[in-house]
Amino acid sequence: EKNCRVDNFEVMKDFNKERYAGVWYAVAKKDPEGLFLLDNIVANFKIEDNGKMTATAKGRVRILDKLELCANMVGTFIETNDPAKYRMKYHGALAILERGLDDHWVVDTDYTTYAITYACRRRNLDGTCRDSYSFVFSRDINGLPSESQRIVRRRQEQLCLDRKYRVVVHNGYCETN
Ligand code: DAO
Repeated sequence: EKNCRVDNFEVMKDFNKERYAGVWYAVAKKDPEGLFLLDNIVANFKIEDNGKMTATAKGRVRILDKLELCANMVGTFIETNDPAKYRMKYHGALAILERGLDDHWVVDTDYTTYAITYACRRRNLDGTCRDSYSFVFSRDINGLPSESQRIVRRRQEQLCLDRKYRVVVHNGYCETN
């Protein structure tokens, strides 16, 4: 019997942020309500001198319901009791961009090939998620090898999000815009 309660979801064991640092390309995404990041999403995670994880992310976004542009986003990660479960405070380089505080859970990663993250923004009374988003990240802009795809697909099912993802395109749009 499948358990879709958010508190039941397993995340990465013994998460190592130093190994997670560096560039990740989003290759698939499950969108939240009122999606923001569209495609060409590249995140660069860093460990600061004080040990805190931060990230910058670039991507094509949709704002004001129809305007599309490339945005530079900045995130800082607040640690919790579980090393794989962060609170992510984020904002854009421009004030018109989105800002907020979301969960950022690293559900699984092998550090060198793939990662899958999860954020639930709103829960139902039964503990399942009402509004979530999730990224599938790859170290390689061209996507994941099939062994990693198999692992990721299993994780997507465990998050009760199977078939809810779309492919994130990388066509160089944000290198020129
Ligand atoms: O795309 O609709 C959405 C939700 C994502 C919002 C978070 C954007 C900020 C990212 C900064 C850190 C990179 C992981």
